[in-house]
Amino acid sequence: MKTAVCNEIIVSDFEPTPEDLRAEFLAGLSRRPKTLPCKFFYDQRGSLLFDQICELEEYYLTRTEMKILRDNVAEIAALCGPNCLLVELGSGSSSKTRLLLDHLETPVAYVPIDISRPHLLRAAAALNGDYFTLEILPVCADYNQRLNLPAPAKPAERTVIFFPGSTIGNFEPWQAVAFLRRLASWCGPGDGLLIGVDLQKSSRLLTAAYNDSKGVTAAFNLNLLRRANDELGANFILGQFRHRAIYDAARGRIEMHLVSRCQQRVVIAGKQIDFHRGERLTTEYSYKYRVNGFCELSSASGWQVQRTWTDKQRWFSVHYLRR
Ligand code: AVJ
Repeated sequence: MKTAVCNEIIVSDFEPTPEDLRAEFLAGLSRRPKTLPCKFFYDQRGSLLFDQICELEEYYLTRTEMKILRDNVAEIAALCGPNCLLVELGSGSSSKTRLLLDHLETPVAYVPIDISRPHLLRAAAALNGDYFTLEILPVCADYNQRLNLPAPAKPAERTVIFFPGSTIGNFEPWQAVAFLRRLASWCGPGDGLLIGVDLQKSSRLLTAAYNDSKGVTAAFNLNLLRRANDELGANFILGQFRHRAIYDAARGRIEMHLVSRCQQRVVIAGKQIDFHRGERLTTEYSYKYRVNGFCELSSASGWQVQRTWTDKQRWFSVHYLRR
């Protein structure tokens, strides 16, 4: 691991290398159906597009989760307790975190973990300016990879992992179990996991959230191909692929695809990849849970559900789990 100092903030750097990107793109494209890993959405441009998605009328997730957090922040802060170490997975621009930091009792340190280095650094620098007694220890990493958490200068009474946005839904349920178990292994008894989980609802609302009328989600999806062109010397013609998101109600998941508009051959990292007309490239799954289903999954993964909050319409849920 490298460390770098940026505006007096020490960054732990496990940023994926161009070689990681190449290997994962080629592995995904040799699968049937072809897939690309959704974590690669989040380069600088993709992270900005994601922030725009969060502002969309159709994308109810962010504002609904934020309202649940806001309405229950006193209780959440009490569960976290004084002097906690707050670790956030996929921290992005850390906008939900500010609410927590404003209500936690003397948090010891904040460890934002994100795959997009520029986005992470910008957010860490902004927080540093606003919370000057808080130690900020950013980690640039794909959190699926093995990584060591930086140790805060002051010892913490409890570690609380914050995993908002329903990003847990990007895993298949069996992978989610493995991932939650892995998070449990980062923690000691009594540590916490504050996690946001999107809920099953009408197919109409769900598909609208992933097919917005301004086309921001389409641009976000196509950004993967632009990245392949810029970083792997691929020659995708973006106009020859179409964004599509469908809800599979039986599996409770949104699937995002890029559909080839014609028969075509693409060269990526020196390899030829053929697409037939109508062929889909799967770029993301976003699983939607039932409250009970998610609680069972958590219990099977080394966590005890302490508290579950939802909004009035039961569109989204936030859970405080205890190790
Ligand atoms: C933040 C990864 C959970 O699945 O809803 C938004 C990403 N994809 N629009 C989600 C996303 C398309 C988002 N996550």
